[in-house]
Amino acid sequence: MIELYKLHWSHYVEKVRWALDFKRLDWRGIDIVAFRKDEMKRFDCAQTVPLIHDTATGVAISDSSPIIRYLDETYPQFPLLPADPAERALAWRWMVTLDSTLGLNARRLGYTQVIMECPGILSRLFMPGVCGGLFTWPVLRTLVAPVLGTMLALRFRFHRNRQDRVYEQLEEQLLPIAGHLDREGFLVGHTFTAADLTLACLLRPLRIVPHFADHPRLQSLFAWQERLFREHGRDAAFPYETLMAAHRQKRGSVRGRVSWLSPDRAVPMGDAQPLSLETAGNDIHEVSRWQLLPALPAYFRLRWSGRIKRMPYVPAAWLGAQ
Ligand SMILES: N[C@@H](CCC(=O)N[C@@H](CS)C(=O)NCC(=O)O)C(=O)O
Repeated sequence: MIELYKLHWSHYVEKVRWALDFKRLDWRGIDIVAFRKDEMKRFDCAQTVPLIHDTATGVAISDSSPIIRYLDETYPQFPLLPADPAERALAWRWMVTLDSTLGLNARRLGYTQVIMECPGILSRLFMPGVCGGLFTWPVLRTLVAPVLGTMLALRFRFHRNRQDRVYEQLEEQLLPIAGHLDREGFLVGHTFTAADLTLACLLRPLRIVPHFADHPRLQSLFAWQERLFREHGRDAAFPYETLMAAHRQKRGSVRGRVSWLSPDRAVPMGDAQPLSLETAGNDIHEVSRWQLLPALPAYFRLRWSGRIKRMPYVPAAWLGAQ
């Protein structure tokens, strides 16, 4: 039995859930409280989720790609990594490249989008069980949102999205990948591997970011993701996607146009190649409670500044695409 320590909406956790299901392994999920993570302190590995504990071997391991490699090596049925050494190395480099780039940037922009449009969602993600769900009630979730939003903004640097060129970097990475998948169908070789699984999962937060979800040259990429979700029986939508869609439907508009990017600018097009990485990087910054008050203005600028402009809400064309 594999125990999976998780936050249910994390795109890194979904990688491991999908791998466990794909390999038809017996597993059970253990939801952690994000602020304390007491449930996993007994394990001597990095305290991020996903983290698995294999009760058959006693191994505890965190970091989604090493977890998938461990599962594939320990339980070889329904392999996710190619047998051919060159393809296997390529799949691995794609996995850790996507973990260290797309996964982090998509998380940044996904949360930023929630803060800009409907920050009340944050307490429903992070505090459903705290004080019997008190902070998910309508008035309280509005009051608690600036605190959660500021904490997350400091932890993941949302207030620096523009300086760090997060939108631009993602676009430069995803356009060649979309072109490659249009031609080849898979990232590595001619069959589904852990590299495709990683890409499909880590794209998830961008489904609520209109700059990407509505991008004319990325429609085939999201349709590819939709197709994989359907073929592999993955969730059609995560709770934050459903909550955002309901909010947008009601309001009739979205924060979508990134004002500092001209629609007809040229995007530098590299090859769809992974970086030469062997392990994944992360961008979590420790935050102390003393930093919160001085950082509140940054949260409010993120929430209210008009640099990402409103536009009419139209559900993405690839939603439910066959
Ligand atoms: N490279 C890691 C990234 C894992 C990660 O950053 N997980 C986040 C959730 S999406 C986490 O554990 N956050 C806990 C925290 O911020 O303290 C992986 O692939 O598993």
